[in-house]
Order: sequence, then structure tokens, then C-alpha cells
Amino acid sequence: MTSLMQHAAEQAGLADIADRVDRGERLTYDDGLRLYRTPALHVVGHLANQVRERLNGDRCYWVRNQHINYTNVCNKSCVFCSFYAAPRDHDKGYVMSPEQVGAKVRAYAHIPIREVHMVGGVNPKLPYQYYLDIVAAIRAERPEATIKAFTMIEIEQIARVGKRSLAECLLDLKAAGLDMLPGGGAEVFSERIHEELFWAKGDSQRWVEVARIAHGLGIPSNATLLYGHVEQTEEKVRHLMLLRELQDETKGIICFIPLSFHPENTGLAHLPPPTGLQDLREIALARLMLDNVTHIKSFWIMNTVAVTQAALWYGADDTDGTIQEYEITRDPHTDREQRLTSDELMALIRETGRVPVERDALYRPIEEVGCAQ
Ligand code: V47
Repeated sequence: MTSLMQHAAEQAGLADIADRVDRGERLTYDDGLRLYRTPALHVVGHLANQVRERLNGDRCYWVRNQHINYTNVCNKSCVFCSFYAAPRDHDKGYVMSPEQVGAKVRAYAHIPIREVHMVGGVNPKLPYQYYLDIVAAIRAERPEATIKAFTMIEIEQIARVGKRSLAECLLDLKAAGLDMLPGGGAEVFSERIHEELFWAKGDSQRWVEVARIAHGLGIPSNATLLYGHVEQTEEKVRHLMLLRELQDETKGIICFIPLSFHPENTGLAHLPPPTGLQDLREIALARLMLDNVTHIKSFWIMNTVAVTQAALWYGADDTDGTIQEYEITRDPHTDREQRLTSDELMALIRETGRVPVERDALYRPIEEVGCAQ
């Protein structure tokens, strides 16, 4: 660490943590609390950047991807969600057929997409075979892309409707073409918040249980934390530590994504959205606490492009991708700013001084998997 930064860390009362980061030692729960609470965000960011560069050098990963939301019908009524339609809300609810999913993929056939990210609501009407068919529809259109689909919560529903064990269900999906699971549905690992905001959905233990089984079967996943609503600092540090323990055990988490809460059109619309500085702190804390997870993503569509550019110096080494359409926090019919071209995305990364590396969902650089344009 430069003497200037050492001085800043001392002034902020964080010299001991800075020493531990320097030595590559694991940070504790109390360290996490202090890093969340210190006003010296520049020191936290510097420490996170040190770890980021140790793990990922100057690289910043991005992906040509496409998000598909196969249904918005959901029986979970999560208070923080603006995307879902209750099963009886026939005006708002939709379900895409396997043919429509295939057509969505085909619509971008002119772009060499490497990751298809598909999630949806928990729709009790959909049969088991439907899920296999929508994965197979993507696989048929995009043999070369990685398919990242279904949160742990959806996996639980799919297994339930198919009367299969979680392992059987995951293996069936894998045989249909699934490569990995996205990180959503974790929210905050806190019984209090589970009760308050997403009581109908599986809790942290269930999320971890599904993840453990998937990882054990060689199906990796991402992980997330939804922040900026009613959560407390202690709950966020515990969330990160629980994920760190899971990762010690399974090594199945590829990337962690702190998700910045968008209150508009949700049951929490009265709350102010997180600020840019809060977003940067979450990225930095994730980088510092999750010492065993290689990648930290700043999801530009939720964090904004501007914050994502700064985040590349606060611990993030990934921006997500070109996206095309995104419906969880934005309406694709009214909001056009949901895609970046690959040139735009690479230029935004280069402007920060980082080196853009195109990847697939498993972080294989595109050149190495032999499918560069
Ligand atoms: O599970 C719901 C969250 C998640 C809101 O794995 C909200 O690469 C903010 O998990 N404001 C889905 N967030 C998105 C997700 C994700 C996104 C990008 C990349 C990856 C990955 C995963 O979005 C949900 C929920 O936690 N969410 N409502 C909201 N109002």
C-alpha cells in the first residue's frame, strides 16, 4: 500500500484491516461492520481495488447476453418486486410458449450472444416439461451459448411440480441444456426480512440447500444480495459470511452481484433508492468479504453506467453485458436504454483504464473457447 493510503487508513482507524488485506488474510464479521460504517469510503474502495487487482488484474469482463423472462406470473407477492403479476391478474400476466422463447433468441441471431439469462416468476400453472422445453428451445437456437437460468426459488418450484427431488430436477434441466444458475432469489439472508418482504418464498436455508445440491452436481451458480430497502448492516455482513461459508464448502459460486434496490412501482415505493456511494460501498464490501469468490459484478442496468465505471475501481471486475431487454426493474416497452452495443460497452470499460475481456456465463474468455467472431 502507498504511504499516502496507509496514512488515510490510519486516519480512518482502519490500519489493522488494511494490514490484513495486504497480507491476504480473511476479514471478520466485525471488520465487515466497520467497513460498512466508516465514512472513509475512499479507503474501503482502495482496499477492495487491491483485492480486485490481485484476483483479476486489469481485466474487466463483459458478455454479449440476452435476458429472457418467460413469465411474470408469480404467487410469491414479494413486497420489493414490481415485475410480477398475481395469478389472477390476467390483464398483466403473460407466459411465453417454448416457441416464443425460441423466437426471442432467434430475434438476436445477428449478434454472437454467449449467455442467455432466463428467469421468471413462480407460476404454479406451468408443468415440469415446460421448463425442459424452454431450455431446449434456447439450446436449439444457440448451441454455442451458455444458458444461465432459474433461481434457486424457481428450481424448488420446478422440482415440486415435477414431483422430482431437487437433484433429479437439476439433472433433467442440465440434460436439456442448462449450464448454470443465476444469483437471484437470495434477497437478504435474514429471517426478519424474510418475514417482512418475501414470506411466501424459501428462506436462506432453502436457498443455500438448493445451491449446495446444484454445486455438488457440477452446476455452478452466481449469488446476489438485494440491498437498499429495510435491511440492517449486520444482516448484510451475515449474508456475505453465509455465502463465504457455502463457497468454502462447494466452490460453486462464480460471481457475486450486489443488487441495488429500485423502489419505483413496488410496495416500498416510499423509500429513497440507494445513492451512488451506497452502490460503490456494496461492491467494495462484497470484494473484501468474499475472498473466495473470483468475480464481483456491477450490474450496470441497476447501478447505472456511471456508477459501474467507478465500481471498476471499487472492487468490481464485471459489468454484465449488452442485455437487449430487461424487465425486472424496467419496462422494455417504455424504456429504451436497456442495451449497450458491444462497442459502447468496451469503450465505457476502456475509459476507466481497464481492459475489456469478453466472456461467456462461465467466465471463459471468448478466444479460448474458440468462438470469437
Ligand atoms: O431475485 C427484484 C431482484 C433479482 C427488484 O446471476 C430487484 O448474473 C432491484 O438476480 N429492485 C433478479 N432488484 C436479478 C438477478 C440478476 C441480475 C443480473 C445478473 C444476475 C446474474 C442476476 O432482482 C431478483 C431480486 O433479488 N429484484 N425486484 C427491485 N425492485
